[in-house]
Amino acid sequence: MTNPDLRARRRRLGAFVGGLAATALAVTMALPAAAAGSTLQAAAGESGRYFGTAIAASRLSDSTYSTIANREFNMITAENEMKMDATEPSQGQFSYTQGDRIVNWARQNGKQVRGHALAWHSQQPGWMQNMSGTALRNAMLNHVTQVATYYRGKIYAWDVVNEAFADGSSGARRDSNLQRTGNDWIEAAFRAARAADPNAKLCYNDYNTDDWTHAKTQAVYTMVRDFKARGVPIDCVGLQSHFNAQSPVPSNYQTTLSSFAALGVDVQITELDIEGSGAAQAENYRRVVQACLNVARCTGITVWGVRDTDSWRASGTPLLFDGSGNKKAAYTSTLNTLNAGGTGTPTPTPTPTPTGTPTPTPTPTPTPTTPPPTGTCSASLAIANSWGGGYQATVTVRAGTSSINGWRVTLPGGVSTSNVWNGVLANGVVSNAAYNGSVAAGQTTTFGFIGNGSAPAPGALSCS
Ligand code: 9MR
Repeated sequence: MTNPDLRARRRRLGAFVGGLAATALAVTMALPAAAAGSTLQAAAGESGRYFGTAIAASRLSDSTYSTIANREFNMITAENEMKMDATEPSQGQFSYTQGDRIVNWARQNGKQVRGHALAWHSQQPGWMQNMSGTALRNAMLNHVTQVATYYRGKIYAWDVVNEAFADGSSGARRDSNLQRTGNDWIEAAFRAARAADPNAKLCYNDYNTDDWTHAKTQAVYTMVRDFKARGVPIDCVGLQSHFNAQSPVPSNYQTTLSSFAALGVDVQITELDIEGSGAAQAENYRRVVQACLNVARCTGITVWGVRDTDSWRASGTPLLFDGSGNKKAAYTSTLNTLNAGGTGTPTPTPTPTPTGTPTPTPTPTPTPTTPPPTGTCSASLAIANSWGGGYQATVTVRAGTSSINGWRVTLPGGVSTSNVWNGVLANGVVSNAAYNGSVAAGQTTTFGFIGNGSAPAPGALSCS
């Protein structure tokens, strides 16, 4: 080697070392703004997203399981405990013990909850499986209303309807007892859920809807577009995203996410698992996570279980932790991808309320205790749902030509209720809550209640 060669090498080496120092400095200086998250929830949180898992109540006593779940995830789905068979084992008899174990564990640990699932052809309680027609429709709506009301204020997003489309190339609805009650059963369920928990995001959730070219994906897309056009309350689409060799991560997955998002709904990856192992599995996880990060309205990712051995298809080792709780290559690739970020910046998701007593939803504007009502108002009652033995009513309060600062609505005689929201009931009169007394001229606010017995006639109520 000649001397000039050596000098050139030394110059290159010097430049390289100098470059390293500059890079190190840049990295050090960049750290406060973009510290790498060391857990999935922290890394997803850098872009305002959540990272969740499905939890089985029976496993919470396993400390390896609950330690990983608590450390890595900030969105919790009950794997089975909030399904129809679990929450209404006998008609009209609701059971929340198992669901509450999960919801309480999540909230005590500062996590949010995805509700799964209000209406589904599968995992129906025995009494419902053989029902049909109006009786089934009413039973389903009652179920949606009761469960969403019970968990009101504690649920980030509900899977209101799960898996209602057929597989294959038909693009049709799945045949089921619920579908046979009429094609509008899905929108009826969404309306009931909105009335019961106005602050939960309401999602349609399905599998095999990941490939943009598939008939099932297109059919769900067409339904969501129609719902948005007609004002049916829908806020999000859940892609379950169960992948394996027969159903691989499609190359157009990001197109599917962005196409749904373009309809004006959030997109959530709700039950992610990818069968496989090693580098190939890690690469598939990377692709899914990157697609979500590149779509602003892809607001979070949930994997369907903690360790491979917790999975509904354990033999496919589809999750991020092995049976001993060790991080797999798929974990590292997911974490690194989350930390590197993407091109879709979401609007921030609400921060979970850490621990303690649950405060039900609406953000009160601090208003002093109700002043004497001023101005004039009118009120009208509508029946959102009814079923054998009960109904759900919505009352709209409208300010007259001047603004009002407090209102009182007299319920129709004979109404029996103990469940009023967005209002305070005393002696048959509902007055405004602390946060919704002020209504500008010509504007409205609403309250609702669940009534016992038969529903009163809709129409005007006395308002002062
Ligand atoms: O993981 C769930 C498994 O424990 C249950 O036995 C099964 C019963 O239907 O449901 C599994 O979860 C499903 C989810 O609720 C909906 N999408 C498909 C999931 C995997 O089957």
